[in-house]
Amino acid sequence: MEPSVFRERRDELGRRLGPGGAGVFFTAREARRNGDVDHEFRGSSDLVYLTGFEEPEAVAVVRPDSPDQRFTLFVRPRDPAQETWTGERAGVEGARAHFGADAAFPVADLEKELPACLANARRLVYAVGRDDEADRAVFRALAALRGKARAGIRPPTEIHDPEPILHEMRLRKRPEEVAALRRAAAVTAEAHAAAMREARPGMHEYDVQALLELRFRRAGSPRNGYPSIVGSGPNATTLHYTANRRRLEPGDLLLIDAGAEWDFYTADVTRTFPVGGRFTRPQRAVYEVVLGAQERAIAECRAGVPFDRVHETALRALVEGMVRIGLLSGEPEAIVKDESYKKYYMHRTSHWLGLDVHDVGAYRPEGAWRPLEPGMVLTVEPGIYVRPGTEGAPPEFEGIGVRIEDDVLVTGDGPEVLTAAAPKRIEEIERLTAGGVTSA
Ligand SMILES: [Mn+2]
Repeated sequence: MEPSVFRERRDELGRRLGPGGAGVFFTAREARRNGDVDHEFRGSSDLVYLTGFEEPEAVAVVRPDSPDQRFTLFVRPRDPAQETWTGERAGVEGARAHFGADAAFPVADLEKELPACLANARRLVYAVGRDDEADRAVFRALAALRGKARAGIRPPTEIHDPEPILHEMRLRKRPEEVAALRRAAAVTAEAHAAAMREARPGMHEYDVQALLELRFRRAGSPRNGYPSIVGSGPNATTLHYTANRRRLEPGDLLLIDAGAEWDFYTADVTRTFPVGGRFTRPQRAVYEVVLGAQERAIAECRAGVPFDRVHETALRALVEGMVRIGLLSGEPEAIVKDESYKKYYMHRTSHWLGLDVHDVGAYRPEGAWRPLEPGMVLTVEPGIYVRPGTEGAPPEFEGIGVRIEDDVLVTGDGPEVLTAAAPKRIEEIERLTAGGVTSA
């Protein structure tokens, strides 16, 4: 994205903060995987949103109404020896030349320089309590400023969580963000369709994961937005199953929950399909209930509708359907009330989507569920999970897990399903999966 995009976002943050506004944003900490190997690094979304800067160890300070230092970046300095090992760095020169920083310092100078960056600010946006070392650095800067009271210098008098200010901005997607989400959605949808075509009994879940993620990469997505869930047979009933190492058996359903990142924005898509064949009768019965619930819930994703109505709509349809096919018995209304559906549907239906897969933005900002607005993006992902051994579960349904998840942009004209290209109608799916075994 263009540097001007990030400057506009910092300016908007400044307008929301008012005179004397300031913000300090630390990127994510590099995390040890094992031995001396780190996990793949991915910068924190708040910092990336405001700066576009992707490197580890970065700290951004914004003072939108400062005359000469509106944007300061602390970065890893250029270091040819280190860069030989871990790659090129922007350095302090690059932070100014390519990222629009008015001032840039080596991150080792943070303690020395941060007090001056925050001097006489009134309102400071900073996520207290997320990271001990970051907290120490900010608190030391505040303490240093308190020591200068007699020189007429003072620390910020208010510290605000990013949620009601910055995260309100991130919740409403601008055109360039919607464009990135569309690309992420397109890449992801195509890969899910390919997985339906290519999964076969005898493959392992990680095989299918590899071919799915190969499609992401080939289409230009450098990484996933979250670890892929590829759960076959009974593994589909484990909500966050990521071991992905079971062998696919004839007659299995395969649940894949995976999304590609594009320009740091992620899709979040789940599809469930029969491996190399057709749905069995009980699989089809469960699938039709979930699909019907999802379609009804998507239709509620309109401006002005309270966020929780999407969930309530899906839940109501799921419960009615589970009664109809014999998974539950009783009055749907009573089942919703006594929550006995929770043994088969234990999660909620939607979350915001954006730079983070579970994106920021308050769901009940003033104690009431937020009405949807154009520019908000949410998932709709009902499911039914009949874990083996669930008490009272009819045996023909045991081990069946189905989730169907799409990404929905709220527009002035109703819901737009960004991920509609990923097949989900039974006939469409079976056209891709058939050709392998046919299950009874
Ligand atoms: Mn999701």
